[in-house]
This record gives sequence, structure tokens and C-alpha cells, in this order.
Amino acid sequence: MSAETEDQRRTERAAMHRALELAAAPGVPPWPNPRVGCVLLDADGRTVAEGHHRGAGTPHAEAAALTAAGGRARGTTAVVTLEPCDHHGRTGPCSEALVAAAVRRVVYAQADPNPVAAGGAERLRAAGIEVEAGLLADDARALNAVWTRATELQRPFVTWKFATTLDGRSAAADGTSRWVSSTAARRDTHRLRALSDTMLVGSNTVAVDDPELTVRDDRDQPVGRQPLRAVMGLRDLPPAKRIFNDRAETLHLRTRDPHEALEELWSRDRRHVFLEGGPTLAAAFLRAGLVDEIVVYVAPMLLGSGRNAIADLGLGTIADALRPTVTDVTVLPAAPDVAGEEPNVRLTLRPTFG
Ligand code: AOF
Ligand code: ZN
Repeated sequence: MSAETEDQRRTERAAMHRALELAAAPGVPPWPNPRVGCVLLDADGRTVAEGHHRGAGTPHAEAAALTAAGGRARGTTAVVTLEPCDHHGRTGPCSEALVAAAVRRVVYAQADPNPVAAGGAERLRAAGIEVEAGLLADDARALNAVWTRATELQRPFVTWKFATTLDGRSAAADGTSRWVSSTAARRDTHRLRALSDTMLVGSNTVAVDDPELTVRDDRDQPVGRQPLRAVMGLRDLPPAKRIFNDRAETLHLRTRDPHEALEELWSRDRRHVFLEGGPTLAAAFLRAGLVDEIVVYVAPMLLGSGRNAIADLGLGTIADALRPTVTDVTVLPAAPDVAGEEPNVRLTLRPTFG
């Protein structure tokens, strides 16, 4: 490799790190679009312009950088975290914009998993632009991990979250469940809720537990955008339930079929479902192979009897047990501002079945 190429590689790698940093800018909603960053380099490897995507309906990262560069875009190398799109969606195709701006070379990290938008690399090559794929692809994928998986699956990514006692109970025999998990665990749940775009429960949970299903902060910190509250099931829902208060939007999905529910949510641009119960709904999603991630809070508490965290899965013998892979174990120490609580444990798991 010539010294010049070696130099170019190093510069482009640094620019890709910068593009990833731009993509991850705070305040950009991760839904329903990916986070994308772009840096334009001149022939000497100097940055001509930068851009990043700021949310659905706003210019793509490449378009933002091209606009910032104006006439200086000619002959540059565009370093971008995602393969430039090739479709007329909410905005125009970036492939065409890069060609029109007479960019010389395009280096991108992650191939576009979106079948509707993909094809940019080919289009650019056909126009005589040098294209290199895969630089820091794993980092780019990690930045939009849930979006990427959802886009590949063409349905929302599903995180099933539950809280349990040491003996697998989510509520006592009389139905009381306040509080199984600690303050710290509940704060952590609200943080995770806020990262999703939809919280989903069964109509039975609404009838019995009457959850509000909003992102809240018990210390009055700002919480930002509220995810959609979705309720699934055929039964009518009493309008007086807390889920219908004006703190967030609510959608009633009149189906018992998890596939149908996810299809409907996908068509409404939902990408990450936070499945919060109850036990019957969780079992239905697991049986359908529609759980992509499990988050469970384990509280040091014993009930001996009571409501199971999950309904019957129809598994008769130990050999049939579902054995998800543990991807993270975190101890959540008791919150310093709350007296008399014990640490809880959060397990994150990836289902390797279904
Ligand atoms: C973005 N921002 O910077 C890039 C994207 O919703 P649309 O019509 O704007 O198109 C979204 C698709 O465009 C997205 O799925 C991805 O495939 C491609 N690239 N999207 O939101 C960007 N570069
Ligand atoms: Zn684009």
C-alpha cells in the first residue's frame, strides 16, 4: 500500500468516527428513522462540511452535508455512516444528490437494510463514483441496532420486560403488585420505556391493573417524548381507564394475534415495542417467536404463590425449556434517596429460539 493510500485510509477512518459522533447527536429522535452522519473531505483530507439527520421528514445526513458545502462539494469524498439511499421517500434520493454535486468518492459504513431505500451504492458506481463499503460497519450498526433489526425483520423490534420475585411471581395471590421491584428498578424501566416508541399491554392488564403507561420521573426530571400506548385485545376498554388520560397517545389494537398487532404498528411507523404484560400476552408473543429481547428485574422477595410472570407456554418437560442467552447482568443498587430497599438485578437476554 502506498504511503498516500495509507494516509487516505487513516483520514477516512477518522472522518467516519466523526460521522458516527455526529449521527449520535443528542436530541435526535431515534424513531422511525435511523441516525446517520456524513462528513465531506477535500482531496487533502480536510473537512469541507458535515451533516447529520435530525429526524423523520428532515434532510438526510448526506443532503445536509451537501447543502452546507454548496459548490465546494465537487470532487470531495463523502464519508457516511449508512449507504446513501436511492428512493423518493420523505425526501429525495441521496444517490442522485451526490451524483449531481459531482462527489468523487463515497465511503459508507453500514449497508442499507431497508429494501425500499437500498441500491444507492450501485447507482453511485454506475455514475462513475468510487464507492467503498463497510468501514466501521459494526459501529454504525450498533448505533442503530434496534432500527436495523426491525428494518431487517420488517416489523417492530420487541422487548419483553417484566419484574419478578425470586420465585417467578409478578403479583401476590390477591393481585397486589405494588411494589415488586425497587425504586431504582422502576426508574430504570422508565428510562427503557423512553427509548422505545410504543408500550404494549393486553386489554386484561388495562382492566385489572389500570396502568398509566407513560414515561415518568419521580424526581421531576424532564422526560421528553412519550411513546405510544398500545392496548391489544378484543374486549372494549372502559374510557375511564388511566391509559386514556391526555398524557400520551393511545391506540387500541382489536386483535389477539401478535403478528397482526405488529403489522398494524409497523404500518404506523413504529419500530420498537416495549411489551409490558400481562402474562398471557407475553406467552402469546413468545410462542409466536416474536420476542427479540427480554429484560427482567429480579427482586429479592418471596411470595410462594400468586400471579405467574408468564402464562403456560405448553412446555411439558425440561428438555423443551426455552433457554435465552444472557447478554447482560446488572445489579441495581438501592436508590440512595429511598430508605429500606434492597438491590435488584436486571437481566437482559436474547431469545435463541422461536
Ligand atoms: C434517514 N436519514 O440521513 C439517511 C437515511 O423516511 P425517509 O423517506 O426519509 O427514508 C428513510 C430511509 O432512508 C431509511 O430507512 C434509510 O434506508 C435511508 N437513509 N434515512 O432517515 C438519513 N441517510
Ligand atoms: Zn438519503
